[in-house]
Amino acid sequence: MNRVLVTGFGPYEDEADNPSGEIARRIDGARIGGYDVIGRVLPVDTEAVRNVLEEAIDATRPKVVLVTGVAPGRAAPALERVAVNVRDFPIPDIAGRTPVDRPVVGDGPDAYLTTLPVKAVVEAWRAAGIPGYVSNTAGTYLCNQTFYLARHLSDHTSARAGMLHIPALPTRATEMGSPPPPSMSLDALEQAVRLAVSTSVLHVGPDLRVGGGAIS
Ligand code: PCA
Repeated sequence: MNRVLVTGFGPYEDEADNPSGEIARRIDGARIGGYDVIGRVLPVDTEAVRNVLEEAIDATRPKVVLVTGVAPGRAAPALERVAVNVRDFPIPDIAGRTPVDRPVVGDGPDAYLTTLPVKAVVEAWRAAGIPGYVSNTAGTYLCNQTFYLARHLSDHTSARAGMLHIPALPTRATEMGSPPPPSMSLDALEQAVRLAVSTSVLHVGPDLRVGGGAIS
């Protein structure tokens, strides 16, 4: 079966309505580019996230894993290029944990590059009138951790894995001071996620390591 796993996150800190989780719920059950999409909402919990992600991957055996999360302040959707083996949290997770300079996986490589076709996705966004870019840091919080885990868990499989950060919703941006940070509507963000999926499935195949591999 040809399946794509798209994850978003639930609430954390000031992000009560996390648009990444809402989009994962919206596209669960969709069919994109001949692939069945499974959408799952992950907890912003540094201890629980690995099991929840691993169970979702085991249950769905996806060809593509796309981790998404919100990054308030970013101007546009961003495909992340690299996941680092570092948890250095700027804010606590939902259980109040704030790891400092801890690895994601104790004996894991220092970093993984994405195996998603990030430049092709940005090009697809551009063609659809959606601004977007390739980012060179996913930070050191839950999104980086989950991106790292998605790559680690699919490293010796044929699955491609990567991470997409999305900007805040307009409702959230209005709360965030003056001038407010950039924002995009939920519909536009969902379209960006759908295009990331439809472009990524075109690149499923044996040339997995093009644009990706472990650095250590
Ligand atoms: N964004 C956070 C974690 C959960 C989310 O949606 C991040 O960028 O790490």
